[in-house]
Amino acid sequence: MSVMVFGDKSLDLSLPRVMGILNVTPDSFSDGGKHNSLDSALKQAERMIDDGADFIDVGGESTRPGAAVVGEQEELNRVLPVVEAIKARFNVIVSVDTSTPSVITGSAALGAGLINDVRALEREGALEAASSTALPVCLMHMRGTPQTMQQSPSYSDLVDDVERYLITRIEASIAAGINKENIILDPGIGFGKTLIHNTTLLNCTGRLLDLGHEVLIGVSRKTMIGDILGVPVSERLYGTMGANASTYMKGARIFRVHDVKPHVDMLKVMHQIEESRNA
Ligand code: 7PJ
Repeated sequence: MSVMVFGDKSLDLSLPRVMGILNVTPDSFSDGGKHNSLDSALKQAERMIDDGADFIDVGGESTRPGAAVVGEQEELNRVLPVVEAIKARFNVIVSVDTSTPSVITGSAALGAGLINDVRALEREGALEAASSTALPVCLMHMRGTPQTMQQSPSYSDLVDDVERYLITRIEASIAAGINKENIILDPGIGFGKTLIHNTTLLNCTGRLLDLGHEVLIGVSRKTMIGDILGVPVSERLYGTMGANASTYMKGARIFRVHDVKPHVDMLKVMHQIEESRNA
């Protein structure tokens, strides 16, 4: 059993877990910022929790390619009230999608259970902030910055490069006092990657698992799905489920998605089949 403690909740990660995405930005690409008032954010969170989400991932910075940079105070204003309100009402793990030290410590003080950083705690002060919370962290690989990352990304050896980067960040995290057992890894689908980079990394999920950490996958509605299927954001659910099912079979255990119910049902059935023994 691989039990991980996320603040006030423990989760057995031998089972697949679903993380529902809650964007609290005015420019989120797939919900158009519909959830940037507290009330609608809470409604969205409640629905995802009813649908079986184990985590609600609250993000106040859009990191889609070319997105505007958000200031620290603005990010605090977007994220903290939502973290606080969710923890006051629901029994769920709140994950914060942030790179900002004050958002990390502020969210932890309000009951957040996971620090999810697309910059793998590279921002100044982030390692120390995350370490001070004693919470688990998700370290994601990105090449470049959200503003520039999709400008002809290239690698000398893709999987080696991603693996080496994550090892460097694991070592930096441990040196800052973060427990090895509290580190989750993420290949960073769409963050400085072409279609072939993305599919290769998903196919090589086992390489990240070999580093001895749980793996989180965030592929929901992304360009990668659109590139394969030639469909807009609104029609990427089935493709997203295909990508997530594929990485579940390779050992990924946390799935960051917009569409919680379809993934909860899919993963429940997949898990039960995988668990079955000769009757
Ligand atoms: C990811 C994320 C991801 C993790 C975003 C989007 C862009 N966090 N935050 N992994 N993506 N850990 O959802 O399209 O892939 S924001």
